[in-house]
Amino acid sequence: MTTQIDAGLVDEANQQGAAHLQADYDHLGAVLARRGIDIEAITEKARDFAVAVPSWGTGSGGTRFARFPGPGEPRNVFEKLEDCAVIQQLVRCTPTVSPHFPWDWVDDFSELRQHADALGLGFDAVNSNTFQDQPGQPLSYKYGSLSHTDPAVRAQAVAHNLECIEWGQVLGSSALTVWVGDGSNFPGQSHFQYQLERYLESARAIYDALPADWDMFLEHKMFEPAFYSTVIQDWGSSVLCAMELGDRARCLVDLGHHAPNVNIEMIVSRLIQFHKLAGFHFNDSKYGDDDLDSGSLHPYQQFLIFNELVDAEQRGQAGFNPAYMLDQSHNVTDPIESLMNSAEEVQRSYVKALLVDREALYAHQEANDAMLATNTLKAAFNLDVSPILAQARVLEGGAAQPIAVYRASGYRCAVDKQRPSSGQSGSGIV
Ligand code: LRH
Ligand code: MN
Ligand code: MN
Repeated sequence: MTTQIDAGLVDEANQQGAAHLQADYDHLGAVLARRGIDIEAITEKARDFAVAVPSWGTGSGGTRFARFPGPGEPRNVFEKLEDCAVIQQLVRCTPTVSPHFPWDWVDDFSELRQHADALGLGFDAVNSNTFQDQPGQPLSYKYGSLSHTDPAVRAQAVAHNLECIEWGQVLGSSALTVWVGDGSNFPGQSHFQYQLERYLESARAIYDALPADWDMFLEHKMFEPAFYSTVIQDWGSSVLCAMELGDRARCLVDLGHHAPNVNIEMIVSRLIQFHKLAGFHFNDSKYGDDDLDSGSLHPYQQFLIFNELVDAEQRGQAGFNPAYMLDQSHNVTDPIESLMNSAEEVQRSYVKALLVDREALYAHQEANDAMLATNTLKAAFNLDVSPILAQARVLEGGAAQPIAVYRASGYRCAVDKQRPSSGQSGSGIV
């Protein structure tokens, strides 16, 4: 396997920080031991944790107003994978990439898979795109795709999803994520029920074509690009459609796709309860679908979501196997740094959720002791688990301090020279 960054540099940096890390780790180990928690067992769980990187996150995103490309951005999916390999080399919890078509379309998907193999990467869910028109596309998605009034447009959108499955099969993926921007901008523009019926008929055609070992992830989003109503607007619409389609259709929760202040962790619990949680697009948001870096604004919310996930994991909830992916837009940071940091922040929430004294929590819940119940969660959240995360990375061969090593490596500067006409990478505008 080729490594993107000199392994010697990683080792050297790790050795320099080894004594301090060991001291911090030992101290945290003693704190956890007083709570009856074995730090080694938690570190093992941290080592097993994985979250997929979105291929489109490796380039600068942008807004409706402008995109400001950074130096050396990947120009194609091969280069996107090289950046993903840097991320994985340093953080060791991002072994897979979620591709987006046609942004990541190539002539030869087996060549792409070989490239990923050589970099030590695999593929997570593939994403279809019927929210934009592509050059040369016969029919427009201006008024919708899977739910369009014109059956010919619907057929085109279905066909695109079917080809995404074919490409994904070559890549070794086993899930299709379908997000449509279909909706309306004016009251009265669309008939809500007829529109959803058309969507369901199209989604059924895709669902029926899924290979035996594939799942279909339905991603909801409150608004944008449609600003009055959206076909799969909320988790209610999403779960109703998933229930209509069948067991292998489940709901994907993108953290930025809800109204402000919505209780996302409770939505997650509901979806788990009814075996309908497909997985996540992690990011953070202040106003809407901001696609800010995971955990940058609401780390406690992210922890509370993981509290539900760990609860389900520890109770051995049937059929519980969510896919974890990032979905962010990086406008003012180096995307590699943001993705590394975000992967760590998601892993941090997971590890903190593992520290919750669950038996105590259940007892406080039974006794209706709101104060001690909530403090039980806070007791886990308030601990700094950074030494566990660093230790897990080092044991996996990654960097204790990924951003410091990345900066010292000069990778961005090097690729800037090799990628002269950058700025062409996949959009983050949606
Ligand atoms: C839509 C979305 C969806 C798309 C991605 C680029 O806002 O979250 O997941 O595929 O952004
Ligand atoms: Mn998303
Ligand atoms: Mn989004």
